[in-house]
Parts: sequence; structure tokens; C-alpha cells
Amino acid sequence: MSKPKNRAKKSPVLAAITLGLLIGLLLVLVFLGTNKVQTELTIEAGEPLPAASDFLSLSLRRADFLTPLPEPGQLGDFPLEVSVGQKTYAVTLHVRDTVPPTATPVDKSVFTGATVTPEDFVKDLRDGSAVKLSFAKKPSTAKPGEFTLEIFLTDAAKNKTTLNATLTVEKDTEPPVIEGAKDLTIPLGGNASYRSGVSVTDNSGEKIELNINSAAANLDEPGAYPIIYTAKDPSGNSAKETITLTVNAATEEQLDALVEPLLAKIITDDMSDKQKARAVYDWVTKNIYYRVPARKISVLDGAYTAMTKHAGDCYTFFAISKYMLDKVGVENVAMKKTDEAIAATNERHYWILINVGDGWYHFDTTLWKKGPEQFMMTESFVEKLTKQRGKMNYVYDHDAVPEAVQE
Ligand SMILES: [Ca+2]
Ligand SMILES: [Ca+2]
Repeated sequence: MSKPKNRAKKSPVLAAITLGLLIGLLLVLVFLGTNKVQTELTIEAGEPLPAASDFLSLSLRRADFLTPLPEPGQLGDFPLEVSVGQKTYAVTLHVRDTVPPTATPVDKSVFTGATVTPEDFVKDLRDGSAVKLSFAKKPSTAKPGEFTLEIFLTDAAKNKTTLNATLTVEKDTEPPVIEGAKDLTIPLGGNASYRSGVSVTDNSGEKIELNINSAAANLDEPGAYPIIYTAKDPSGNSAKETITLTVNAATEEQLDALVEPLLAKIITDDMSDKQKARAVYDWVTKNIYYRVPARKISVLDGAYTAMTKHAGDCYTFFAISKYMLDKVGVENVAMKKTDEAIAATNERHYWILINVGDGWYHFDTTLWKKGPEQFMMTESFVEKLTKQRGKMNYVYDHDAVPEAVQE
């Protein structure tokens, strides 16, 4: 019975010491858990970024970053702030890249003249930081052959991996294919969309330029013009397609769209034929300018030239005048110099005979500088002008047209 007595005597002291030690340990733990912060942490690029609590040696308490973390792939030393409870700690995250990139080499076959990049020869590229690819020596695709290439993969920390791949260069003998080129027809003065619907492809897979030569075309001149499409692949094989661009003559519809609003302005229903003819004469002589030479295809075409260019030669003046006189119902006849007179003077001339109810008179809107009015001229008056000018201006086939008033 004596032994347990002894133990019972000692135990309060022991218990007090044990309790004291336990409390002390707990205080240390609490102290460590709250205040012990690692100020430096190093990670490998590509690894997940740390949590704020990773900076605590004992993650017993909540920790938060007060500053933004670096972007994935960024290397360097990043000062950060970590808050734990009421306290803020300055720490540094070191992101290092010590691992060289990894990738799988890819062999590639191209045609001569093709462009190749290091990226063509690498797949499954992996690294924690940005990787630059480069050739040890830039390959040439100028000649056929098989070439072993060295490709360098260099990460942001300059860790380098070297891959070997095979480049096979073959000769391309197939020309490009131009598709969709077809004959075009446009209105006079219209636009031609040569490129629309036309494509070029090549067996090389390269992007091939489509060249269009439209130098022969004149969109302001009715006619048929060759348009030449050409394309060349990097090996020098070329393709060529020629189409015909037809520029239509002006249509009556096109011309009327210009002439009718004008006539509506200058002609009224209550005018006599003479007043109508006068209005046409005045408008043409004031609004069309003399500039040689002009096309002489048809009255319609000449009138269209007058309305769109406001310039031309005597045929232009004649044509717009005749078209307007016909529209407003003034009786008139087209006049021209005889072939002999044209040959003798090397000059054409066109004008009109009109009849507004008192016989046929010469009507000519191609004015001479400082010349007389040419609205309604008698036969004797035009004979006098012909003599004065010495150009056989009004020498015509009298049998083919009505007789003009003499005096
Ligand atoms: Ca790396
Ligand atoms: Ca080709």
C-alpha cells in the first residue's frame, strides 16, 4: 500500500509540469501556425502556381494574396503580398524554367520553291515557358532532294532541345488551275469584275497569285476585248486563260434615262416645232464641247457620248441633236459630206436638215469659232460658208435628201 501512496504524492507535481509543457507546446504551435511565413518560394514554370497558404510553414490559418500572381509561363522573381489574419507579409515567388522543351519531330515533303518553317517539322510541343523554334541552318527548297534538318527548340530560359527531321523536296510539274474565268458582257461605261468568281489552285497547296491583264479593254468603247488570266506556281509551271470582255453599245434605255429628264426641262407641249428645234439647238451648242475625235457608230452611240462626256466632234453634235429632234417630233434628215469631199479635205462633217413647217433648212450645232448662227440656214447661206471655210463643209448628195430652201 506504500507504493501507490508515494505515486499519489508525486503525481500532482508531474501533472502540473506536463500541463505546463503541453500549454507551452500549444502556444509555440499557435505562434508558428500564425506567424511563421516563408518569404521565398521557388517553382518550376508549367507547375501550378502556389496558393497563398503555401507560404505558411503550417497551414493552420487562412492566407490570401493581396497582389496578382504572374501569368502562366512568365519567368522571374515576383514580389507578392500575403495576408494572414490582420498581418501582411512581403514574400517573393521565383518562377524558374530549368527543363528543356519536349516535342516530336515531323518529316515533311514539299515541292520545289515551297516555303517551309520550323513549325512544319515539330508537333506535340510542350514546355512551361514560351518556346522559339529555329532551323540550325535554313533549308533550301530550290532543288529536289532529301535533307536532314536540325531544329532548335529554345524556351524562355534558353534551355535548348535539338530535333532532327527529314525534308523531302520534289519537283512540281503540274501547272496551277484557273477556274471560273468566263466571258463577260457589260454596258458601255460599266464596270467589269474580272476577279469575281475566279479562283486559282495548285497541287502544291501553295497560295497562288492570280494575274489579270485587262490592258486591252476600253470600257468606254463598245467592242470585244481579250482579258488574260495567268498564274504561276513556285516551281514555275504556269497557266493561262483568255476570256472575251464585250462592252455593249449604249442602249436606248440608257440614253433615254439621260435625255428624257433633260427634254422635260427644256421643251414644253405648247411650243411650236420651231421653238422646240431652237431649244435643242441652244442646249446642244451651250452644253457640248468640241474635242476630236469621237466614235461614229450610230446616232444612239453618238448621243450617248454627248450625254456622258459632254464633248466630242461634229458627229457627237449631230447625233445628240438628231436624237433630241426625233424625240420631240421635229421632222429632220441626217446630212453628211460626200465621200469625194471627205477624201479631198480629209475631214468629215455631219449636220441636219429640219422642216418646222416652212420648208427644209440646214441645222448645224457644230459651231465655228466666231462663226454665225447655224440654226436655220438656207442653201445659199451654207454655200457661202462652204466657200469661206474652204473645207467643203456642206458639200452633200442633193439627190438623196429633200431640197433645202434656197434664199
Ligand atoms: Ca522549359
Ligand atoms: Ca503545281
